[in-house]
Amino acid sequence: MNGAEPGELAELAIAVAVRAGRMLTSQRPPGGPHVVGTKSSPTDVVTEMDRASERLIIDRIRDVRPGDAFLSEESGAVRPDTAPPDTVRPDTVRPDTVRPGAARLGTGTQATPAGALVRWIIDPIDGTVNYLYGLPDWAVSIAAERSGRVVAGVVYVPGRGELFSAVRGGGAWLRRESAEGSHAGTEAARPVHCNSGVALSEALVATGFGYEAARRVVQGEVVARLLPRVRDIRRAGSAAVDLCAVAAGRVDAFYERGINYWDHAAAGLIAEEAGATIAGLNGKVAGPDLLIAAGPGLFARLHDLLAALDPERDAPT
Ligand code: LIP
Repeated sequence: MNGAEPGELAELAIAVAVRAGRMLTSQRPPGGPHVVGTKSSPTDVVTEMDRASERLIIDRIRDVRPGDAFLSEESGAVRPDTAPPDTVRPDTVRPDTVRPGAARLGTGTQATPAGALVRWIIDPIDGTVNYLYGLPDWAVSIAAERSGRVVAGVVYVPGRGELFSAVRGGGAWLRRESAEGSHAGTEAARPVHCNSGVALSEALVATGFGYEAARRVVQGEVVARLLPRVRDIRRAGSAAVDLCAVAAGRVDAFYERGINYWDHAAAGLIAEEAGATIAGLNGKVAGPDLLIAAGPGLFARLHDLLAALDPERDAPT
């Protein structure tokens, strides 16, 4: 494969995500994975399986596309295998404001290295704590950026036998594994669409919380003020699964402060292609300050309610 056609990138991402997901499922130690490190707090864990999944994904993609670059949760920015050492360009700055109705996704801070047209954005396990505890809502998330813009996204949720995918401009799709659980037995892909025209008071809203206590205090205050204004709240523990739930109409909206680019790069495209609007507050691009995803009509109402609750008042991490 030498092209960078979004459809080709999506098919490679699907094959690799399924391979990683099946490894994570079949090789998960019976007593649970070993925690091999922590990041932002003692509860922000890395397991041996996060690293194994990341290695598998990067190696398998490199086998096919050695000139591509990577941004992955556990390794950060990874240069192309074949590029000379000085190919990493200084950071480029994307437009940092979009009107609330637009749907644009933030990019990572590192630019795509000059020698690489394509950069892969990887979360080897999104929902690591769920994976650690044996809960089903965790995902392998792989997005492909071409010239700095996400053009293909894949989220594989092995615990539910579901594979979400999207190519920019090509809609959002869901494949379900058959009862036998084999990818070969996967049902035909079907299109998914977000809910539209949902009143705020009837909205089922997914959200998540950070790992640091000081941030969680503010997040708790915000959700306490939001709760009486909506139908109910759901907290799955994986932004990628939550955004795919928006795409499939299983929840009406999702918001969270503090998620990383690799958490939402793939699922954000899937939700966008399913008809949702994704952005931050007051025209900002969705990113670590805040990400809001909702269908037509609901986005503006949820945005305005959140804006009034000042969800970004805690210190940025
Ligand atoms: C997770 C996010 C989720 C958030 C969790 C955690 P991780 O990512 O996907 O939205 O609420 O606290 O950050 O750490 O499992 O890759």
